Amino acid sequence: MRFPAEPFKIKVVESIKMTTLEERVKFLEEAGNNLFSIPADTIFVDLLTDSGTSAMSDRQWAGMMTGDEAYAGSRSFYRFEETIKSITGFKHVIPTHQGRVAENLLFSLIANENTVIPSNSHFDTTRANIEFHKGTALDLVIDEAYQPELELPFKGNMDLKKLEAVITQYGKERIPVCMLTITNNSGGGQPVSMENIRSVSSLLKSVGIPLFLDACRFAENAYFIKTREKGYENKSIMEIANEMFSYADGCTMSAKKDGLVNIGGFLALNDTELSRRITNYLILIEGFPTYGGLAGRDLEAISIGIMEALDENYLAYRTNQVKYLADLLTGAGISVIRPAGGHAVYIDARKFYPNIKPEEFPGQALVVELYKQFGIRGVEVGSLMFGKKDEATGKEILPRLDLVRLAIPRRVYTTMHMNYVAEGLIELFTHRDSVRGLKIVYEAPVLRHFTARLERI
Ligand code: P70
Repeated sequence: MRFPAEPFKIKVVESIKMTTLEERVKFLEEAGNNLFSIPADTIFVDLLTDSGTSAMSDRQWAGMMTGDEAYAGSRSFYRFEETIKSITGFKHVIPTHQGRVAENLLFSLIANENTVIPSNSHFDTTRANIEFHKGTALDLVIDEAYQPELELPFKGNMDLKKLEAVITQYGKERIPVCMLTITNNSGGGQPVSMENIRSVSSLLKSVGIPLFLDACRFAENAYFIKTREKGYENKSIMEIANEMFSYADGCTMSAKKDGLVNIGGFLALNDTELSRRITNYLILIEGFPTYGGLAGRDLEAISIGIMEALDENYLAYRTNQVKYLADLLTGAGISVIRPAGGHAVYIDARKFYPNIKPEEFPGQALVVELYKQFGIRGVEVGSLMFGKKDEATGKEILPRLDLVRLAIPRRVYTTMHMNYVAEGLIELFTHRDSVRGLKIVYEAPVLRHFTARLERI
């Protein structure tokens, strides 16, 4: 299939600086080879995250001017509420300033040391919010999700047998909610099929456990259902989204992804009593229920952006831009998670640098080279992010995979930028034997990847 051209014209531009190799070497030295400590305006193509990095449309910017900043009863809230209800059908809509606050609100009220919360794969902040309240977060994605190069249309699906076993083992009393992350970010941005959402929902209904969607990338998921699942090819994205949400009892949402905004989120649900308790807590930590930590103009931007994200031409361009980059890399012999996810390309760094041992951080070595040589920023999702030092032996306990994620911001970079990224990676791949691994010289006791300092071995 040909790559669909960008379905927009560019009205405002932001220039990006080109730095020299010498400058980037100096920045890396100062940052201890940690890309989280590099000044962002020294980066040419920034693929650290697709979260909060979207370009807003002219209509969204116009909407910002009409935002109603009333503390209570803002017109912008009523529009926001109506928009979210038209997509999700949930009775109560609670605005938050980003996704993890929706998670915090929900799990503060329902998680404790006895609770077990299954998901296909919990995102880090979801897991952290559950574990902060001493609950247990379980990942029950299908086994095929762990085979990076296996091509399957819905590698984000929940394994129903595993879910059944968990319900039998712990009992429904200990499971206040089950989650489904759509698309499955931790598993490579892979979608969940409608058939799977329906089956998970009906299994949960039969025992009385509510289902909540982590809906950050619901529009990309809906587009994959339309293009990959039988019976949905003639349905609109809105109809597909409506059906997806109809099987759930609520959702958490970071609008920084498929809301096409730079900040915002919400929690939406049907349970009136729970919604009341959450709203009371919202007033304590976030704000009054008709703004919840956002300005009226932010609510306007979400109302407009989330509808734009349902546009099929936009979604075709969006998902194909990610696929385009993945295909260029695959064509050059670079191993990436297949099929391409909805928002990011994930490179298998152990295969990219087979001469670098996993305990010497092949993913981080790749991220460092990519910035040093080409000014491109990706993020390591592997031994540095998830590995731990064994207290007793001093050895590294390693995760299953070392990946480098290239997350594509929405409507920000052109196809030429994708070519530039691919050419850079292919050149690094050609000279892969000359690169050595890294060792940690400073690490914090938790979440070490944000602040660690590393040196070349
Ligand atoms: C990302 C960002 C955020 C996220 C998510 C899912 C499925 C909830 C949230 C939290 C986080 C990130 C990672 C690395 C570098 C920068 C940022 N995902 N659920 O890029 O939402 O951030 O609004 O609190 O993916 O994947 P929020």
